Amino acid sequence: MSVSGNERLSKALDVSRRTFMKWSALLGAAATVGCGSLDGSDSSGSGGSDSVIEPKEFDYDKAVWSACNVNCGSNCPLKLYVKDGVVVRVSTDNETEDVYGSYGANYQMRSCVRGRSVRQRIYNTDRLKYPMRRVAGSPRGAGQYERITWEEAINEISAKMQSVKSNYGPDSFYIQYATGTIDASIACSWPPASTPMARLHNLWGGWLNHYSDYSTSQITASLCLLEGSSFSNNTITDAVNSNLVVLWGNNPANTRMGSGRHWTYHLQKAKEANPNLKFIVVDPFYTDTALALEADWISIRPGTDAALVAGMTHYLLSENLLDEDWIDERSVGWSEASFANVKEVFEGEESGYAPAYDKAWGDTDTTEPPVAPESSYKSYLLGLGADGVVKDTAWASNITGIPEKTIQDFAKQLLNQSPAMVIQGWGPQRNSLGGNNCRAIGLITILTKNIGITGGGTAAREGAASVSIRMNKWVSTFPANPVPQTISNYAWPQAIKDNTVMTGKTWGVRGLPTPDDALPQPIKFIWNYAGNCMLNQHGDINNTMEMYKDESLVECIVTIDNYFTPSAMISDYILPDCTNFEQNDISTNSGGNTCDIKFQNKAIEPMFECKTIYEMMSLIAAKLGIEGEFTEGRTQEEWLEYLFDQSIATYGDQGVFTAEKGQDTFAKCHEKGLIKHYSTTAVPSVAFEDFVSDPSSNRVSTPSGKFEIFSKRLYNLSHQWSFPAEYQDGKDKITALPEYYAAWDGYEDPTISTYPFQVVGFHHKQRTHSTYYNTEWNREASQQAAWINTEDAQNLGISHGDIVDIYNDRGRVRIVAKVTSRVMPGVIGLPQGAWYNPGGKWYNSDIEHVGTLSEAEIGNTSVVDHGGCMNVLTSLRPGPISKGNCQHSVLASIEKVG
Ligand SMILES: Nc1nc2c(c(=O)[nH]1)N[C@H]1C(S)=C(S)[C@@H](COP(=O)(O)OP(=O)(O)OC[C@H]3O[C@@H](n4cnc5c(=O)[nH]c(N)nc54)[C@H](O)[C@@H]3O)O[C@H]1N2
Ligand SMILES: Nc1nc2c(c(=O)[nH]1)N[C@H]1C(S)=C(S)[C@@H](COP(=O)(O)OP(=O)(O)OC[C@H]3O[C@@H](n4cnc5c(=O)[nH]c(N)nc54)[C@H](O)[C@@H]3O)O[C@H]1N2
Ligand code: SF4
Ligand SMILES: [Mo]
Repeated sequence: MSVSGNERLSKALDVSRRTFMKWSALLGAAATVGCGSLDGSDSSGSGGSDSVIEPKEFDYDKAVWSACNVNCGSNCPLKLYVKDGVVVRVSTDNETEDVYGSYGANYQMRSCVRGRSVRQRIYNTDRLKYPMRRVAGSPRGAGQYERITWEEAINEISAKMQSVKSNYGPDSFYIQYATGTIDASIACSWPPASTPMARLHNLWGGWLNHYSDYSTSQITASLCLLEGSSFSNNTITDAVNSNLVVLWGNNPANTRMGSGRHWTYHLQKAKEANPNLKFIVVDPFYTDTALALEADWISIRPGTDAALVAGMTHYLLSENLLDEDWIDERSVGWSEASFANVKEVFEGEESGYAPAYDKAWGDTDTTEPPVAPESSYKSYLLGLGADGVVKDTAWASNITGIPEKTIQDFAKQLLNQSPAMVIQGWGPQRNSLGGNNCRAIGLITILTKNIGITGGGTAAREGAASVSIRMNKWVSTFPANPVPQTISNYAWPQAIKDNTVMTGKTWGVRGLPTPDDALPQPIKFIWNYAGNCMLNQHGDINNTMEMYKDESLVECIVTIDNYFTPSAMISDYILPDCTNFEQNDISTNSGGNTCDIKFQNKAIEPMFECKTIYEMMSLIAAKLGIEGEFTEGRTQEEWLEYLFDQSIATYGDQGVFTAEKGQDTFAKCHEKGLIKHYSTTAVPSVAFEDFVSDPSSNRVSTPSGKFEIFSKRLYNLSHQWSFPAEYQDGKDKITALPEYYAAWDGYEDPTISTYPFQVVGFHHKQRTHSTYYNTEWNREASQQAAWINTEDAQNLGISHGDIVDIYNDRGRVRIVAKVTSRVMPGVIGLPQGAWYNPGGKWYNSDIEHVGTLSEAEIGNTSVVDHGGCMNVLTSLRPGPISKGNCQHSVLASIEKVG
C-alpha cells in the first residue's frame, strides 16, 4: 500500500458537503420530494433550477464498474473513478442509451443518491480496521473491545466452534438473518443458505437454518393460502394498460429507488404514456409515492385493512354490484354453496409456501371438527357467522378511520375503473393482523374481477421483469445442509432462551419427526455476517440486551461487518470485512424489459487489515481441516470464472455472452463490467390469466385448485396449534377467513388506553435499513425524525423541531419531532433503521462509536435511546401463523422533553 489507510480516508472525504446537497437536489422528483428536512414545509424539499451547478473537472487513473449490494431490492450499477488507489468519484449507468419504449426496454439502470454517496461508506472514519475481541470480564453489551491479530481471531473462533460442536452438536450453530451484502455471488450474506458460512458448515456437519424473512413473514405464509402464490403479480409495466393503480401500503418512492426496480419511475412512465391513469395510495402516511404520482390518499389506521375490505365488499354486495357466479366459479368460501368445493389436502406441486408447518405433517390430523354452517365470507359480512356483527361501511369506518363515503367510492372505483392494478407493499403484513390483512387485500382484487387480466393484478407486490440473465451463483456448488430442522426467522431469541418449548405446534418449527417434537438444541454460536438483526433490526432491544448479558445462553457471537454497528457492540468477536468495492463479484438486476449483469470489479485494495469473507472462511476451514473441500483449490476470482463457464455450458449464450458482442469469456465480461440486455418484443406477464379465463381447465396452487377465501388449512391449524404460553391472552387468532379482529398492539387493543399512538417504523429513503445511516450527506438530506400529525402535536403542545420522547413498557426513544399533515391523527412515524444509541453513550453525532455502557445500563428500560431506533419500542411477539416479525404493530405515548 503506497498510502496508509488513514491518509486515504482523509483524502477521500475532502469534498464539499454543500456541493453534494446542491447536486443531490438535481436527481429527479421521486428521489428527493418531501425530503425529511425540518424546514416546516410538507412539499418538495428539492432545490430550484437556479441550484444547477456544473460538475467539477477531476482527474482519475481508472474507472471500474461495481454495484451497490445493499438490501433495497435494486442492486444498482456504480462506476467508481479511482486516482492513486482512492475512489474519487462515483457515478452510475448514465452513458448508455436511455429509450424506455412501451414496456421499459433499454433504459438506464441509474442508482439513487445513497449509492452515489458510497465513498462515505468506503472511507468512513468508523470502518472496522482489525479483528477485535470483547474485553475479558466486560459484560456483553458494554461494548468494550481490544485489538487482536488475525491469527488469534481465527485460532480462538475455530477452537470455540470445536467445543460448541462437541458439547451441543452442529444444530446449535445459527447463521443470522443478515442482508448487508446481497445479490452478489460470493460476498453474499442472504439467504443464509447461500452464505460462505453455510458452505463451511454444510461441509462440517450442518447448522440450524431459518425460514422466511423479516421482509415478508406474514405475506409469505398467508397470501399463498388465498391465491396459491404469495409473490405472483402482473409485470409492473402492465400499469400502462390500467385505468387505476392502487398502491396499498406500498411506498416504492422510498423502498425501490433505483435501477430496474425503480417502480415509481415505471409508474411515472406508464402515466406519461396513459394520461388517464389514476393512482390511489392506501396508507397511514401521505407518502413520497403519493406525491410523485399525484395520487388520491386514503389514510387508514395501521392494521385495519381487513376491516376496510370487509366494509367495501359489504357495500358492493348490498348494492348488488358483485358478480357472485363468477366469484363462486373461481373460489371457495364466498358463498355457503361454494363449500362443496373445499378440499382437505393439497395434491401435486405447490408454487407457493405452505403455512408455517412442515408439509410432511399433512394439512389435517383428522381431529378437526366439521366446518360449521354460515362460515362463508358472505355470511361473515352479513353478520350470520359466529360474531354476529354486520360488516357495513359504518362498522368499517369506525375501525379504519376512513369516512364511509370514501370506502364506498373506493369500492366502486375498483369495479368501475377496471382494469385496476392493486399492488400491495409489505407494510400491511408486517403487523400483528398482517396475515389476514394481506389476504384481504388480495381478496378485494378477486371480488372486483381485477385478477388475471391485462392491466389488473393479484395485489401481491409488483411483478418485476419480463427478461433476465441466468448466471449460477456460488451456492449452486454447495453440498446440502445435513441438519433438517428450521425455525422462523424471528424465533432465534426463543431458541437461545428455551428451545424445549419450541415445537411445530407452538413455534412453527419445521423438519422434526412430528409436530409435537421440540427443537433439540439451543442456539449456542451465531455468525452475524453483514447484519444488524442481532440488535438494531430485531424487536425489543432492551429485552434482547438483557438476554445477551447471560453468557451461559448463547456462548459465542461473531459479527463480520464494515463498521462498529449496534450489533457489533454485543458481539464476542468483530471481524473487519472488505467492502464490495475491495473485491470481485457478480450480480444481476432487472425491471420491465431490461436487465443487467455486473461483473463487479475490485476498485481499490482492502482497507486497513480487512479481509474478504472468502479469505476469512477459508482460514477457518483450514483450522477445521476442510480447506481443500471448502475452496476446491480455487481463489474467489477462479470461482467466478468457473461459475461463468458453467452457466454458459448450461444455459448457452442467452444472446448476451456472444463473441459478436465481445462477451463470450469471463475475462472479456470482467473487463466490460456492466452488461445490459433488453427485449423490444416481450410483453408484461399477466398472473393467473389461464385460470381466471378458464377455471374449469386450469388450477392455482391451493388444495382446491381455486382461490381459497375460506382456507381449510387455516381452519385445521386453528384446531391443531396452540400459542406459546406467554401469548395466550386472546389477542392472537388463526381464522380461516381473512377477517378483522382486535389484534395485539392494534387500534382496538385495550393497551391503547395507556399508550394512545400507533407507531409505524416505515422504511426510510435516508438509508437502507441501518446501512448508509453513517453517511453524513444522506443524514443531512433526510433527517431521522418522529412524524406526528399537526392536530395531535397541537393538542400535546409539540412544535416542529421539538425534542420528544416516544415510550412504552419496552423502552424510550428520544428524537426530534416532524409535525406534518402527511401522517394521519393517532399515528406516529419513526422510520426504522436508525442506530440504537443507549443514553447517547455509544455514538457521537457523526455516528462514530465513542463509549461504553455500565452493566446496570445494559438492557435497562429506563436508559433512553438517543438514536431514534424504532426497535426499542417493538415486540418479540411473533405472528400467529408465520411466527415471523410484526414490527409495525406498536403502541406508545409521546411527550415533549425539550
Ligand atoms: N430506502 C429504502 N429502501 C428499502 C429499504 C430501506 O430500508 N430503505 N428496505 C428494503 C427492504 S429489505 C424491504 S423488505 C422493503 C420494505 O418494503 P415495505 O415493507 O413495503 O416498506 P414499509 O415502509 O415498511 O411499508 C410500506 C408502506 O406501508 C405503510 N403501512 C404500514 N402499516 C400499514 C398498514 O397496516 N396498512 C396500510 N395500508 N399501510 C401500512 C407504511 O406507512 C409504508 O408507507 O423495502 C426495501 N427498500
Ligand atoms: N422496526 C422495524 N424493524 C425492522 C423492519 C421494519 O420494518 N421495522 N424491517 C425489517 C426488514 S424488512 C429487514 S430486511 C431487516 C434488515 O436488517 P439487516 O439485514 O440487519 O440490514 P441492515 O440493517 O442494513 O444491516 C446490514 C449490515 O450489513 C453491513 N454491511 C453492509 N455491507 C457490508 C459488506 O459488504 N460486508 C459486511 N460484512 N457487512 C456489510 C452494514 O454495515 C450493516 O451493519 O430489518 C428488519 N427490521
Ligand atoms: S441504495 Fe438501493 S437504489 Fe440506492 S444505489 Fe443502492 S441499490 Fe440502488
Ligand atoms: Mo426486508
